[in-house]
Amino acid sequence: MNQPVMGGVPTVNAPSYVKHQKLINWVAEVAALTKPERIHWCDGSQEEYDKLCALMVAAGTMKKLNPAKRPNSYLACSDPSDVARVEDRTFICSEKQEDAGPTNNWMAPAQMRATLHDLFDGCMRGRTLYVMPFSMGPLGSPIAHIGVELSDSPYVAVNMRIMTRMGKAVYEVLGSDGEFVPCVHSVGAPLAAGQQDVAWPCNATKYIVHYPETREIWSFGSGYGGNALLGKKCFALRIASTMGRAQGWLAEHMLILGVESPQGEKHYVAAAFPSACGKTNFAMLIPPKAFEGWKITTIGDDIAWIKPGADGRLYAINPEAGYFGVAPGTNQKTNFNCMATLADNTIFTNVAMTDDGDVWWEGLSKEAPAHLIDWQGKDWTPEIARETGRKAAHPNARFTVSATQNPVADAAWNDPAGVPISAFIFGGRRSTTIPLVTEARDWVEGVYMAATMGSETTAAAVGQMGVVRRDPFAMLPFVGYNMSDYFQHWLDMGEKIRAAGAKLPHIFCVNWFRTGADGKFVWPGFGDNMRVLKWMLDRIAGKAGGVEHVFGTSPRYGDLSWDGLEFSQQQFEDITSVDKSAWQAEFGLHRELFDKLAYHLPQALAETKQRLEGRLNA
Ligand code: SAT
Ligand code: MN
Repeated sequence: MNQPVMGGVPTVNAPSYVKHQKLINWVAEVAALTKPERIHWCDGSQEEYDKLCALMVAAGTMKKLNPAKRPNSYLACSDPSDVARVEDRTFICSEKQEDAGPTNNWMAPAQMRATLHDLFDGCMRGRTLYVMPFSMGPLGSPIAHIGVELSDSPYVAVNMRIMTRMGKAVYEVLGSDGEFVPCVHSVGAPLAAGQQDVAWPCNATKYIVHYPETREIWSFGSGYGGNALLGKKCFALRIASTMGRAQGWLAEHMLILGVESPQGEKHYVAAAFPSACGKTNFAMLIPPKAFEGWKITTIGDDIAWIKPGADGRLYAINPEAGYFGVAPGTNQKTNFNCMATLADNTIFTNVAMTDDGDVWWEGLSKEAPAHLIDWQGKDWTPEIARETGRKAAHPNARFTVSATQNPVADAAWNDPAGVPISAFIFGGRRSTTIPLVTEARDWVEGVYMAATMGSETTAAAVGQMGVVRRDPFAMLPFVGYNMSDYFQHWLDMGEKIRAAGAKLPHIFCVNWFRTGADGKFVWPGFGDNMRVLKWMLDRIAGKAGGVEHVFGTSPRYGDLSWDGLEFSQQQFEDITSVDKSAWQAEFGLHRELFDKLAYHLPQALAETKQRLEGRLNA
């Protein structure tokens, strides 16, 4: 690990198995700028992972959990100022501002490069620069792409090993001149000689920067989640969406699940929901008892890369290798499979620790333990919580765990060919207005539904919680180019599939989150979402009825199976009714969105709006 320091910059000393001179030169260049004390080329091995974890335990960044309770698992607690994605510090630096569009922060690349040059100059002093080669998607898959992240955070290194295929084998795919997306990350906390490090180094100044034209990522100042694990939102969504547009495929904020009937008929569906709206739970759903024989299996829980196959259909892979899921609310009832996944080999971030060295978070058990150390390292008791409202776990506390630990991982989750997609589902978190489920009458109407989707904000991003904002395709923070051009790309993809004579996936819009007069969710959600999923499959098979309304087709009470659930017709009305005045207001919000996106807004969407509004007012 220790290379001699020459003139303040360590020699690069690439291992002999790295044959890619351009990559070696780039590492040397970044090291010359950032001036780390040493360079470590990650091989992705278990030994390396264990060593880095031990190093972080010694540094106070992580605690080792009780091996009898939670084998090979750790708890990391971040600085209280560094707990979620920072959307207002995230930039798409295309040459032209209109190519970033009105929904992205933009700065001219030259200006941003100058700003970042100053910030990165010497920013890794006293630290180790980790070189992490990774594949998004199964190694060598025609749908996969390669990245290399340089980071001064060992926390990032161990998380990247779980979340991506990270390590030595990537160099074999890369060869001497393979393409990769360069990703540079620093916590932005250089150490002076002899300076004691803190447990979670970070910087008040943060920049999460993407150069879509040159396909580069630079991230400064945060060590948390999507700000720092650059394979995830930065590469697999923001940069990949621009690649997909140029190359004719889709990079989406979607889970992928398999659903198999008792008769053995199997479909795969991809579902987009904003961050922290239950994608992981949906992807691991256990059908209710009355659905004996139905099986749900997971391909992915957050991101889908989707390309047309030789037969014209859309095939999807999960570019990730692990789950970075929200811990609070997860328990044996809401997500039994996830709890099994987390039994060992897990990194927890910002949850609380029990007195016997295990983890706890709000919602894990009905009753909280009598005493905990909360995510900020303070004593916590139920009494303290009652008096102060202080949470034991941060609402955006996360677990990082390998997909291989999921007991319901789909047999094809690692298949380089991907799986064919039968339906797209779009869902927001809306306490009013949007029905439980609606099917679009055609592709364009489906694109309209997804484009105008709204959702109440969650703790996954820094900012006010619970305010409704438009979140087209659940991609508002993740599209790497102009949102209107993205809509057009979706319309074009539909045209292409149709032209190839292949079957278009059906498009559905769901809302699990409508509340009653008491402010509580009316729909039980979780496993009972199977009832909605089954209606969708029956629609695809042409077997299920529904009622057409302004916005599409929804099931009538009798079109869903209620076996084993007490759910009255009135309750069903409460979550499926289409209220005229609420929808008039909703269309007002669509208009605001379309006004904002007027540049390059597809004509087909403006026309769809007119048609739907006409129906509403007729
Ligand atoms: O922090 S992440 O961006 O990885 C999680 C999320 O917001 O979905
Ligand atoms: Mn996400």
